[in-house]
Amino acid sequence: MSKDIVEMIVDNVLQGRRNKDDEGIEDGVVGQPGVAELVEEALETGIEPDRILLKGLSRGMELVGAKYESGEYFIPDMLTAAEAVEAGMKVMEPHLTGQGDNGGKGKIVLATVEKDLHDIGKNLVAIMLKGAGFSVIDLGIDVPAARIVEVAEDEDAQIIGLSALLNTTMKNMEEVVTQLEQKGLRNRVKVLIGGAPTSGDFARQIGADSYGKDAFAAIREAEKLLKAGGDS
Ligand code: B12
Repeated sequence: MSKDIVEMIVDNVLQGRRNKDDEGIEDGVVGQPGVAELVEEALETGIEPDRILLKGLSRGMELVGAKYESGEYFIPDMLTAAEAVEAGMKVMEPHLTGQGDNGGKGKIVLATVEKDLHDIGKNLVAIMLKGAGFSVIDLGIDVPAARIVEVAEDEDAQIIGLSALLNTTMKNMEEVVTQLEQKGLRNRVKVLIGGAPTSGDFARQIGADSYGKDAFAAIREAEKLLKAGGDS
């Protein structure tokens, strides 16, 4: 095999091929391994799950984003690529979860904010947090602030993790902070935000406790927040 498996994962994300039965952009690829089979193979070969996630699935999606921005790809291309990444993540998940403290580290309610349908990054964060030993309640996409706060209260979660990928939806993160304050829960629940248009500055601006640039930062920041919470 001339190409590295991780590079092949990137190629197949770009072609939106979930598995060997999928057609790609190139002709004659049906029958060749797609993202799911390649991830399986990469894991069997002993390639580190982190590398598969970061240099394979995530990298592939970044390149899809660049192609969309340059006008080479359109929305259906983004969707098929997203499905291919999902297929890969499904194979990865059992290999990442259960490595840590089996949810004993702390409870996190995770959601993509209202009116935002992007979930690849959030799902990646969920998998990594579970792998690191957090208990994750993933509420999915397009979740209203009231629902996020309600679940965090009912579940007695220590952290709310919010994801937004659109300039127009990132402001909905502030509503979560506001509602926590209104319900008198602000001191009990920390708010960690992430997603491409957000930043540390934005987190401070809306009164969130922390910002994570990627799934690894999400783990680091969640651990820091729990430590800070425990000390107070
Ligand atoms: C895939 C994709 C889609 C797919 C989403 C499929 C899915 N299931 O998620 C579909 C086709 C549905 C889609 C739709 C749209 N999209 Co879109 N999409 C993308 C794309 C190409 C990739 C996003 C992605 O998955 N990246 C890969 C993941 C791994 O990275 P990530 O999400 O950033 O997550 C990482 C970090 O940010 C962080 N993170 C993420 N969440 C969290 C949470 C916490 C707590 C923490 C700590 C960290 C963290 O960790 C993650 C892992 O490392 C981006 C382009 C890009 N360059 O990002 C555009 C992009 C986000 N989309 C864009 C747009 C405009 C749209 C549409 C409005 C298009 C349209 N005209 O209809 C719609 C909006 C739909 C909606 N209401 O949400 C714009 C947003 C511009 C802006 N800043 O406002 C982008 C930037 C493309 C562009 N340049 O124009 N999209």
